[in-house]
Parts: sequence; C-alpha cells; structure tokens
Amino acid sequence: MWKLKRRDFLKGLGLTGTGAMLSGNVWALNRLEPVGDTLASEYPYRGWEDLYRNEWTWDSVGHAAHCINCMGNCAWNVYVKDGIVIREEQIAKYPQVNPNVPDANPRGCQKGAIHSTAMYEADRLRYPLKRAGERGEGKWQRISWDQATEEIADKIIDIFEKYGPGKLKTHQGSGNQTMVRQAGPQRFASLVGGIQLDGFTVVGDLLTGAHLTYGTPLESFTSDAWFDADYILLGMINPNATRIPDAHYVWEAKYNGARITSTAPDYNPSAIHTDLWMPINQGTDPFLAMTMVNVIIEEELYQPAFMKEQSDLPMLVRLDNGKLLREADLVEGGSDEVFYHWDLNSGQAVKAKGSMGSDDKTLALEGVDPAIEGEFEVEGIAVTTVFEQVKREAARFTPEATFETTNIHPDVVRQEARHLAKARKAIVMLGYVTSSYSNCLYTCWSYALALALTGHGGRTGGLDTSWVSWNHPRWTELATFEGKKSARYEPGGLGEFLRGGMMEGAREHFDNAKLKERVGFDLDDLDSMIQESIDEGWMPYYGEIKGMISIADNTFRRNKFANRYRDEHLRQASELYVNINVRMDSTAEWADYVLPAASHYEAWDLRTQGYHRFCNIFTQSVPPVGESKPDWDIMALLTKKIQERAIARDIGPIQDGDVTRDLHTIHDDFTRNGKFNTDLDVARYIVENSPEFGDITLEEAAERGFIVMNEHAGINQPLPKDEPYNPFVAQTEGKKPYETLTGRLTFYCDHPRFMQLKSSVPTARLYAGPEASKYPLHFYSPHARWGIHSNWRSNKYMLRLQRGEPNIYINPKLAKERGIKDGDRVRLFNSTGEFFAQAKFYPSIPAHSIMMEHGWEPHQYIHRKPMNNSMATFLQPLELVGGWGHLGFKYALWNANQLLHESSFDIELAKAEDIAEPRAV
Ligand SMILES: Nc1nc2c(c(=O)[nH]1)N[C@H]1C(S)=C(S)[C@@H](COP(=O)(O)OP(=O)(O)OC[C@H]3O[C@@H](n4cnc5c(=O)[nH]c(N)nc54)[C@H](O)[C@@H]3O)O[C@H]1N2
Ligand SMILES: Nc1nc2c(c(=O)[nH]1)N[C@H]1C(S)=C(S)[C@@H](COP(=O)(O)OP(=O)(O)OC[C@H]3O[C@@H](n4cnc5c(=O)[nH]c(N)nc54)[C@H](O)[C@@H]3O)O[C@H]1N2
Ligand code: SF4
Ligand SMILES: [Mo]
Repeated sequence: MWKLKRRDFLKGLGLTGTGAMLSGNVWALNRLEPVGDTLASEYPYRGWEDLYRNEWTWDSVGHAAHCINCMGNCAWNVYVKDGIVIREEQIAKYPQVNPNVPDANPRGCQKGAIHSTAMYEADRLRYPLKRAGERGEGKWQRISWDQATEEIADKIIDIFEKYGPGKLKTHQGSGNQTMVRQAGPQRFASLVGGIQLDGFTVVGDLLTGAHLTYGTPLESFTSDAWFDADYILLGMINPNATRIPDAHYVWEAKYNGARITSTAPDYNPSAIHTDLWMPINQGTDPFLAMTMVNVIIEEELYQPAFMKEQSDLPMLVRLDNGKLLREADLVEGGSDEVFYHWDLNSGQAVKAKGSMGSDDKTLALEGVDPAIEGEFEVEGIAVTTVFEQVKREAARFTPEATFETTNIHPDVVRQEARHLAKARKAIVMLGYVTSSYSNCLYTCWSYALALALTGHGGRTGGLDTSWVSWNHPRWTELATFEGKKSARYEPGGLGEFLRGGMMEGAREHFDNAKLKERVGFDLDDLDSMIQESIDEGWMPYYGEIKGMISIADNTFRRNKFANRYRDEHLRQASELYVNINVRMDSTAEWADYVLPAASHYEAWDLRTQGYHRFCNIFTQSVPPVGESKPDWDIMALLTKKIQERAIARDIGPIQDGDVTRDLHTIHDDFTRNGKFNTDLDVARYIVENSPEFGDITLEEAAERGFIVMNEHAGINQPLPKDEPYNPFVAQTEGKKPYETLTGRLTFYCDHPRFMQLKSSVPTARLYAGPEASKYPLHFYSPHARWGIHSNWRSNKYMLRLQRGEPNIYINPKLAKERGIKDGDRVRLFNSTGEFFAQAKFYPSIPAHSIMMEHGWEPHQYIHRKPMNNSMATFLQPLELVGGWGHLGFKYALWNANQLLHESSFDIELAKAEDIAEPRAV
C-alpha cells in the first residue's frame, strides 16, 4: 500500500496548485491510508488533528456581557490565549426561576458572538490621540496619557476660570450601560457640575404616557412574565430583531396557548410569527388604541371594581371649569392634592385616599363605593366623573370612523378589543419606536386606559414598557457623589433640540398650518411653550456651552438634523472637545483629543439592565489593548490632573449656586480618598456592599459570571424569589398607591397645557409625516438586527449578512413607478438635505413608505452623508409640563423625547454624477 508520511502530506498540500497538478498526480482521497484503530496512540495524520485540538485550548476563561445599549445583557464566557481573546460562548447556566416557566438560557445574539473579532479591528482605539489638523480632518498625533490629561485638565480649568461652572457638557451616552462604566462619568459630572442629558429622552426612549398613567415608565415585566399571558399585543415593537435574547418568551407564550398579535406598517420579523398582523398606517397607533377603548365601553367589556379601586376614573371633575374637584375648592386652606369620589353608599362626596395630599396611603376603598358614572352636586358645584369625560372622548373613535386613518378594519378592532378584554392576563408591549413619535404620550395613555378598563394590572397583565429598573443604592451614591453635589441634569430632547439648532430644521421642513392640524400645535406654539416651560421652572436648560467631553456617545451620528447639530456643538465647544471611546466612531472623528477606553472584555464591570433578574459580571478577561484604560480609570486620571493643575495654578474653590466646587480636592473626592482608584475597586465595592446582591464576594461572583438578585432588587415591590416579576402587584394586591398625583392610574390631567391642547383625557393625534411637509413618502428607521446602533455596523461578519452598505427598503410598486430596480443606488431627499443608499425590495412595506435601519456610521454612506442629516424634528410640548403632581422634570421618568420619525422624504434613482467619487467630507 502507498504510504504517506505527515511531512509528505503537508508538502503535498503546498504543491496542489502547481507541482501536483502539473504532474497530473492530483490528490485523491482514495490515496489516503485507511485507519483501522482510531483509538491507537500512533497512526498517520494524528498531528493534523492537533490543529483542531489546539483551537479548543486556551490559557484562561473570563466572563462578560456587552456594555452597549442592546437591552439584552447576556452572560458570556470569554476564552483567552496568548493574551488575545479567541472566542466567546454563552454561559447558559442561569438557574430556572420556576419549574413551570421556561429558563433564561442561553442568552445572547450574533453581535455578542463576534465581538472577539471586532475588538481587534482597525477602528479600535489604542492610544491617546491629539488632533493634528482641523477638526474632522482625520489627522492625528499619538500622545502620552500624561500629556493628554494635563492639556485637557488645563483647558477645563481655563473654562471654569473664564466662564464659571456650567459651561461644560460632560454627557455620557448610551454606549455605557453598565454600573462601573456609568458611575465614573456620572460622578465626574457631579463633581464638576457638568451637563448630563436624560439618558432616555436624549435618544427618544421615554414612554411618557406610561409615567403619566402609572407614575413610572420603568416598572415592567421581566420577560419570563410574558410566558403565562394569554393575550400579547406587540404594539410597537419588533422583539425578534430588537429583543433577541428575550423574544423566545413571546413564542413560548404562544406555544402555551396565548394569542399573539402585532401592529406594524411592515410585516416585520416578529409579525410573521403572530396569530394576527394588523398592517397599521404609520403614526396612527393612538387611534387604534382609542378605538379599542371605544369598543370596550360600547360593549361594556369593562371591569368596574378594578376601575373604582385602581384608577382615577371615579374621581370628580367640575363641570364649570373642567378641573378635578380638590379639597381647596371646598375648604379654606384645603389641599390641592386631595380629590373626591361620589360614594354611592352614603350618597355624598368623600375624599379619595392615597393621593399625594392624602394622609391615608392606601387604595383600599373600605366601605366606599365610588360612582363611575353620573352628575352630582357638591356644595353647589356641579361635578361629574373622569369616566364620563373619558366616555365622551372615546365616543368619537368608533371603529368605522377610524378605519381610514388606521387601515385596521372595524371587525378586526372589535375582535381584538374582545380578546383583550376577556384575557386572564393581557399585555400590550410598547417598544421604543413608540417614544420616537410625537404622539407617544397618547399611544401609551390610551393603551393603558384600554388595559385599566378591562382590569389588566399586576398579575393580570398591563403595559409592558420595555424596561425594569432595579434598585441599586450603592451605585446611586457613587454616581451622584453621595448626593452631595449635582450634575446639571437636563431634559434630553429639549437640550439637544435647543443646543443643536433643530428648530431651524423644523422650520425648513414642516408646513406650520398642516402640522397644527395633525399634531395639535405648530412651531410657533411650540416655541412659546418651550419658553414657558423654562420660565416656569418646569424644565431646566443650561444654554450655550464652551467645552464638551463626550463619553460612549455617538452624538453626531445619533441626533437629528445631524450636520447642523454637529456644527453648532463644535462652534460652541470651541475651547475643548474630548471624546472617550473604544473605537474611532463618527463622533470621535471630530474631537480635539480622543481617549481610548477598555472594551467589554477588558475591564471589571456589572450589568443588571435588561428584562431579567441576573447581574452579569465582567471580569477583566484580558488587559486593555494598546494603552487603552477602563472608563472609570480614565475619569480618575482626569480628576488627578485637574487637582494637580488647580493646586499648581492656585485656582481656589468656586461657588456654584449652593454647591462649592473645589478643584483642589476633586481627585480625593472622586476616589473617596483613594478607595476607588480602579474599575476593580468599584466593582468589588458594589458587589460586596449592595443589599440586592446578598452576601457575596467579588471572587465568588466572578467565578460564576453572574449573580441572581434577591428581593431587595425591586423598587416598587420585592422581586419574588421563585416567580417572574409582574409590575404593580403591590398596588393591585397590596393596595399601595401609585406614585401619581391622585395615587391612582391617571386618566385625567387638568394641567393648563393639557387643557389648552385638548388632552385632559386619553385621546389621539397623528404624527407629522408627509402630510405636514412637501415630501410624499412616510419614512421610519427602526433598529437593525445586525448591529446595536452603530456598534458592529462595519464588522465583516455582520456586513455579510446584509447588503454590505447602507440600504433602504422599498415596495416594488413604488420602485417601478420611480424606475428603480433592486440593488440600484437611490437618492432620498427633502428640504433639509439628501442621502444615498442601495434600494432593497421589500414587498410588505406600504407603497407610500420607505424604511431604513438606523445605526450606519456616516462614513459608511456615499459622500459621508447620513440619513440623520436630513431628518427634521420637533418636540411634544405636553412632555415639557411641570408643577402638576408627578409631572415635573425627573430624570428617566418625565421630560421631553427627541422625536425620530416625524420627517418625510421623496426618492429618485441616483444620477451617476451624484454618486461619483471622491467622497466629500
Ligand atoms: N439588534 C438590535 N437590538 C436592539 C437595538 C439595536 O440597535 N439592534 N437597540 C436597542 C434600543 S436602544 C432600542 S430603543 C430598541 C428599539 O427597538 P423597538 O422598540 O423594537 O423599535 P424599532 O426597531 O425602532 O421599531 C420596531 C418596529 O416598529 C414598527 N413600526 C414603525 N413605525 C410604526 C408605527 O407607527 N406603528 C406601529 N405599530 N409600528 C411601527 C416597525 O415594524 C419596526 O420594525 O431596540 C433595542 N434592541
Ligand atoms: N434615525 C434614527 N436615529 C436614532 C434612532 C432611530 O431609530 N432612528 N434610535 C435612537 C435610539 S433609540 C438610540 S438608543 C440611539 C443610539 O445612539 P448612539 O449614541 O449612536 O449609540 P451607539 O452607536 O451605541 O453609540 C455608543 C458609542 O459608545 C462607544 N462605546 C462602546 N463601548 C464603550 C465603552 O466601554 N466605553 C466608551 N467610552 N465608549 C464605548 C461606541 O464606540 C459607540 O459609538 O440612537 C437614536 N437615533
Ligand atoms: S450585544 Fe447585548 S443582546 Fe447581544 S449578546 Fe451582548 S449583551 Fe446580549
Ligand atoms: Mo434606544
């Protein structure tokens, strides 16, 4: 038999292309030697097998999740060899919470699975860089940390000296979703009084109508609590693409017998698996919700007992002025936060317990039977109930009347309203696309009403707001500098809109009169309402800045009217622009200094954000690449330099309102006198001192990769040990008041602006869209399956799964009308600008709409012109009210969103000369 030694085998491989082929001696498998005993220690080719075996060896295994804004939070093993991460794998060892509910394993997504390659790609930042040309020119000089931090420290002190505190924007963006990474920049902002915008509204993620109703938008279901629902409406969410590690619970609920429905303009990756897809017209969701309310009332599908106890629907409203009847109306010096029911048992008005002004902190009715309908007289004042007002409004939204608006047939709305009403546990899931429309408040509010009328709250369902916020007292202390000094917190949408000059874009794009017809106000109204909100102190705004440090924030990519926004910020921050980042994103490109941060696998950290009860641990699996450093350590180093330079320059304490900002001690303060020098110090402190983590050491947690949080993690109520988390059980079962003005689910708001905009009860408004502009096509930009915003958008593995360059989705009918073929380059344009992309046919999108996934980096577009340059936006003035119970500026709870999807476009085939290189910067 012909024998081949391993050496010859390898030689042969090298020759296949040349010698072997030329000699005609082509490799054939039948030439290889059959191996009789594969278990024998010696046989040919064993060394070849070792190549494969070696691939499955490593020096160490660390743990991590990913720190960006994916809303996932999944535990991974990180495999390290020769100091390099070679792969990651899901840990998949989360314990099952309850034997009747599917477990959480494995959690993860395809982006997480390729981070080990992305972290070594060419855009990764390795060294501190100083701009060597003009801003944005792309010329850099590598400098030392010492030089970088010293120069930055001096500039910060200059700004303090020249203008006082308050002129530095130190906004930390959504790229740092972990505890240690977030704590550093937040603590820094607290110490210097930096401007930090609300993390939810700045990106358009705050479900304001949920706060209005429930007193918090951040109390929701853990994803395993979807499993026992029997009705789930995917209201404005695409979980198969945007909640990848959690989506299985929706489909397991379906398997468990639930009816799953979806509303979306396109037949999206989640809609395709539902029992019913409702192809709704874009931006008309509150009309559908109000129509459901109409049917529920018309067919008397409502649950009076729930309404009486849990909601303000029985509260009394004055017929003369439309205001809630308050104690102050009846009693000299009475409270204006105490309200009344009409008690059917005693036939008189009685004070409702549980409101902000009430001493009785309970929802229990205790013998009172509040009327939900009728007109009454209280000391000469004619009154009715909130429910009567709600009924009057809802009567306008009959299924027939809204059909044309929503595109949902009356029979379908009736059918779904009945399903929702009759379900034991019904959940309406609203994703964050909801809050990117100007009618977000109406959508949440009217769905919340449909749920409250039908008795869905606590264990019987309710509104899923895409977020459960857990209780982390130690973290909060660190981030706020023990609550002693304060950052300048600002409403996200408002801060970006004003400082970014976005009103100008709005004026260019929208037709004022048509806008008013659709959304209920025009830009002049908005202008004066913004001014009023600031003047009245309802919302803070800190005005022009002089310097800017952005951390984990791709702000120049993310914002609307993006190029003008960027120019404005660079103009104002003329003295200093620092960017702290893991990679050269399209915001870092414009900085004066770029400071390189450690990536997911290179720093100690903790993450609990998401829809589950697990705190994932980030061990430092490998040292940071190049000279990059953990975010915490960067902020510590920066404070060290500021302290040194302030002492050297003899800059004394600076008074900032009630607070003294002493730069001589800023580093000692930041590190709590040397206790928190590194990411590891902070991770250990939080793990070992937080009640919600129990009694555990960092070593124990790091060994396992995650911690199961205990009952202390719940904010509103304890997190049950062996049950999924349903929101507001403390209210429905424990009778604890909601954190709202009336202490109940709120469906009446008599704030003057709500009354002025005819919005004192849930109702519906349209979004701006094409009808409010000169451009005929609806446009929306949902989140991509193949990236988390701009993260991993240029990774080769992810690009291979898509078209490989920015693309829009177009209905073939529209494409045909415009002479566009699949794969053609097209131009999208409106009065604020244009961009180019590849056309991809998508038959399920309406012919009057264009869709484009968000997150492409500007430098991936032709001529570096991204879609966000030509996206005009405005604000919803109702989200800017204050001075009314629970409505007032509150971080992550109540303030105005940046609106993402109000613009419209036209489309044409791109001309060859339009897309010709070279690309302009
Ligand atoms: N893979 C991946 N996952 C992510 C992210 C990511 O970038 N990539 N980002 C995370 C973050 S921060 C967020 S905010 C979320 C966002 O995730 P989602 O809340 O799911 O929001 P979108 O992806 O913007 O839009 C979801 C769907 O809404 C539908 N839609 C659009 N307009 C309307 C409308 O007017 N009415 C109705 N009923 N439906 C409409 C579209 O079909 C769209 O696919 O995803 C999170 N998860
Ligand atoms: N047109 C349109 N625009 C949108 C949206 C839309 O749907 N359509 N969605 C909006 C929404 S909901 C969101 S959440 C935003 C997201 O908006 P972006 O702010 O653009 O989000 P990311 O791309 O995640 O940017 C975070 C940055 O943090 C950096 N980073 C990652 N890890 C680290 C780290 O450990 N340390 C540091 N220092 N930096 C790090 C990354 O390089 C990344 O560039 O976009 C909003 N903009
Ligand atoms: S990117 Fe987010 S969702 Fe994906 S694996 Fe990582 S933590 Fe999970
Ligand atoms: Mo978001």
